[in-house]
Amino acid sequence: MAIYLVGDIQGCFNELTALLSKVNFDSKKDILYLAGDLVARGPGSLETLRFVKSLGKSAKVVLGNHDLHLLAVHAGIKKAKKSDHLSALLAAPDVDELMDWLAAQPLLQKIPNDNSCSNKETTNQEDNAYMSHAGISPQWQLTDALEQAEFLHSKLASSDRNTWLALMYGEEPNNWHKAKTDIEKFRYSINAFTRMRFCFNDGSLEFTQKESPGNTTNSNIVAWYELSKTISSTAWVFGHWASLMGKSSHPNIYPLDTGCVWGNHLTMLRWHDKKYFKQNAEIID
Ligand SMILES: [Mn+2]
Repeated sequence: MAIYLVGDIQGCFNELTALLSKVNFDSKKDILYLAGDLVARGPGSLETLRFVKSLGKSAKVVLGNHDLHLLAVHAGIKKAKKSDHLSALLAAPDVDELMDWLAAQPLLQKIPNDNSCSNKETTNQEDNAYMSHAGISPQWQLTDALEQAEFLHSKLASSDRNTWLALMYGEEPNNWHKAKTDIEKFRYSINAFTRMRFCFNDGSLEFTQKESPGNTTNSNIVAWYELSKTISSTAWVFGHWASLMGKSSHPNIYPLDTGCVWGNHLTMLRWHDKKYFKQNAEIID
């Protein structure tokens, strides 16, 4: 048994299957963690969702901003962008079933110890590792993240999900301490789990900058993981931030989005030995 974690697929289905063959992934005994943004912009969003759903309990998903946006588009709350290449998915005979499955996925996953095939001693960090699409808000303790993930999941997986999806858009409050009502907590937490990259020094969320920390010219913002106290004792796996290209300045974070959909590559991490596998993006005309 081995645990594999893969970054943002965004419809790059062929690259996903190539990586799974490369590691000899066996869904009968291995587990695949997916860091969110399974869909949008790449050519194979429909195939990706059908495949990941078919893995059943061998797939552990967290929702990303593009996954949530797809749910909103399907619900008629937002219009699809042509560049998202979602028309085949939205017209598929099994789209309702796929959307119900997607909405039932959580925002946060605990990554279990995978020492069954490891010779090295387990560290504390590996006893305590989590995955979300963007990271953990520096204004949260781990217990806050667990509580908010459960709160979001309870709304998105409910029959009331479209009401809540319509409420997720917007950037206020960007400060957890100003989130008082359920709606404010919902919106803040969706943004923290799925859209965060940089934060201001007080830990509030900044939404516009997408470059890597080394390239930002804004001296008022820092990467979320530079402010988070949680990651001093807890490993965090995330996607979403393609310009990091898998590099981090902190030993406990594992950024997995390496911009496959932008022509770079898809990254997979084998957890027990922290070995990385890469698949170059296919050339799409
Ligand atoms: Mn994303």
